Amino acid sequence: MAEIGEITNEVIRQEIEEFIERPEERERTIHTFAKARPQMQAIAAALIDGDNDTVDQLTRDALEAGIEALEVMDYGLIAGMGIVGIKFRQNFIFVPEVLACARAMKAGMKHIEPILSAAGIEPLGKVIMGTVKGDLHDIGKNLCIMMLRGSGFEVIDLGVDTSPDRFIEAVEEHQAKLMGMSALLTTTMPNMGKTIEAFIDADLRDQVKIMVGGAPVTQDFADDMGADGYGKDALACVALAKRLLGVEAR
Ligand code: B12
Repeated sequence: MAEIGEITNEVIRQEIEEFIERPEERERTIHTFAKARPQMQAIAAALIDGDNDTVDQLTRDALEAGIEALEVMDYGLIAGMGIVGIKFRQNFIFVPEVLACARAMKAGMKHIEPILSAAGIEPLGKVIMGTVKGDLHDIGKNLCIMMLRGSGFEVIDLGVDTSPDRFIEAVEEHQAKLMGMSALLTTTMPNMGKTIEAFIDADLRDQVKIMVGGAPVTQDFADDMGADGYGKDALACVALAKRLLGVEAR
């Protein structure tokens, strides 16, 4: 088990001491940051502070120093957002602060995206991606899109608050064989099932594979609503897309 003293960044140590109360979350967070390089810890600390200029600069510096884009994403940006999520849930911070952190996350992601999307190869297939109706969370969806593009998929991004009709329209227009839905709210998760029902009603369910994801979504929930697959993170999303489209791993 990693010890908090193994984390070199003082801000991150303080954040954990002060805000992460649940033992399993504390242990998981310490474990992640103990493995993270100091530069990654600094990115996470700036993200938690909602300081987009510093996240922007440090992300650029890390990539220029040859650190892998995936490492920056996992151990800097996503790890930082993990602490933000816990503070938000526990009412230590509120929507305006989370929005600032989300902006900082995007400032970092803007440098990661071109690297992950630079595959420059014949598309493996077309994927329609969107966050479901009523839901405005797009960070996770955008990470999945980056990873899909980086793995050679062509992705049509429908953005947030996507109605079932909009998903149907896009699948028909682009003749896509795969579609992914994201939901971050327990109140919007049922809209995934409603979208699948809309495909059934439109007699289009057999023409498209449907994958789902988002923090509150589980494999059981995906099975219950009749989705073809569930992925827990952006890497799983890519593996799932390849499996559902039956394409070779590249
Ligand atoms: C950032 C954030 C916001 C930002 C969103 C900014 C943006 N542009 O996205 C803002 C401030 C706008 C916001 C608003 C709200 N939020 Co909010 N938010 C968050 C927060 C802190 C982080 C979400 C995030 O980006 N995580 C990081 C990404 C990388 O993770 P991810 O989204 O899970 O995505 C990964 C996987 O799930 C997966 N994945 C995602 N999508 C897909 C799709 C497919 C197909 C696949 C295979 C995989 C996959 O891969 C991704 C990458 O690894 C979460 C806390 C949390 N722990 O999730 C709360 C959280 C989701 N929000 C919450 C709430 C309550 C709200 C509000 C209702 C608050 C309010 N009172 O207004 C509003 C709702 C607005 C709306 N209508 O959508 C609650 C939801 C509780 C619940 N039970 O439903 C949470 C859980 C916080 C909490 N209370 O604990 N939020």
